[in-house]
Amino acid sequence: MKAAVLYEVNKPLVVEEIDIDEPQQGEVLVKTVAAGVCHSDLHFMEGLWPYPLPVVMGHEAAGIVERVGEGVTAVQPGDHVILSFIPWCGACRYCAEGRPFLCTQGGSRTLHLHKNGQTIFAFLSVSSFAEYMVAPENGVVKIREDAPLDKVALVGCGVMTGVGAVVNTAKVQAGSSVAVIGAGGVGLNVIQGAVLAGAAQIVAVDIRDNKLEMAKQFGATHTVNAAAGDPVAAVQELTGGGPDYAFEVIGSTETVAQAWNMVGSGGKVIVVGMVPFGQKVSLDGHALMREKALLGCLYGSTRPLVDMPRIVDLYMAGRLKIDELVSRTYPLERINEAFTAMKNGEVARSIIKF
Ligand code: PAD
Ligand code: ZN
Repeated sequence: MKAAVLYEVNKPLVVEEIDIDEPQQGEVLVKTVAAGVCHSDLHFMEGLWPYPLPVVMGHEAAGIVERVGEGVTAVQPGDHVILSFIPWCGACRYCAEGRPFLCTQGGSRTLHLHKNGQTIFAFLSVSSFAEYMVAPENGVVKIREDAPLDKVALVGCGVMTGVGAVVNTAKVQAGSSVAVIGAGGVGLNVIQGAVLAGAAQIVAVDIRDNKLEMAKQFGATHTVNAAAGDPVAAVQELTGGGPDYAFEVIGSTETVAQAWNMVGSGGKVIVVGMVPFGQKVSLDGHALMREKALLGCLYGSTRPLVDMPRIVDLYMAGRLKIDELVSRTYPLERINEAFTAMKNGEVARSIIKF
């Protein structure tokens, strides 16, 4: 099958023929229909987060089950599925607590991708920049068949993470005020999640006017261009002393500190962005006496089997925008252009369509 392989950090992906094994016990083979291009892939491709190489990246995808391994009962060939980049084991402490996004036991232990006898690593049990994916059955979520797979692929990461950060992680209260720093593929979903949750004021912060325009389309009530002045002062001014919640959706220590300084007394900071591995975040400790809270966020605290079908239903009912997130569609051969477009801030999301 054709796949885009990362051999070296900071080098283009190589689109080539590789081999994929048949699904083993408890696994499924999924024909990839569409894969989103997320900034998390880029963090790994730039070496800001470590990962074994070579690897087929991609973790936001939807497809159709082609074949199932022995003992699989959750899905059958022909089912439409969204992949979860965190498979769940169903038995560990976190799964038992209803927090499967913290499970570390659910992934496959075998490697399925090869080229000329060399192993190619899988990325987070997904590896969606390829024509087929092998995933554990506890890493695929069956969804309704009338949902367009080339759109709901984005539920696999960006939409789920953004909406989940609001609804599950922060539990934003109706009538509250929210700031969202970074209005990219994930940040726009934080914005529309805040609309769903009933936030009264939603301030989008970005350094690009095109992103701030999109933010308004997704429900931001106010926008702040951080390139034009101090975003902390601007957001505090707009929210009468600081928002109840500030979401950092970029992954930089500087903007985490901005979020911390921005929220008012009792405010919550939710860090969705992936701060580069090994970097320390520095915060003013005195603000803890104002009962500020700092929360990390993994995958929008998703419970995939519950949340993903719900998000698809909200989209199908016209209450979440996904079509508008897809700025561009590329064939796999042009995947490197999709990453350049993201780096240049040209797109909300790009989709690789198979
Ligand atoms: P993106 O590139 O689509 O969006 C990033 C946005 O930030 C762009 O609109 C930029 O213009 C804007 N930006 C950059 N610098 C600044 C700045 N200094 N001030 C204001 N705005 C700025 O990325 P994305 O939305 O795909 O991903 C965003 C982050 O979320 C990234 O770190 C990614 O790895 C992380 C992520 N985390 C999870 C999770 O589970 N926690 C899941 C998915 C993505
Ligand atoms: Zn992602």
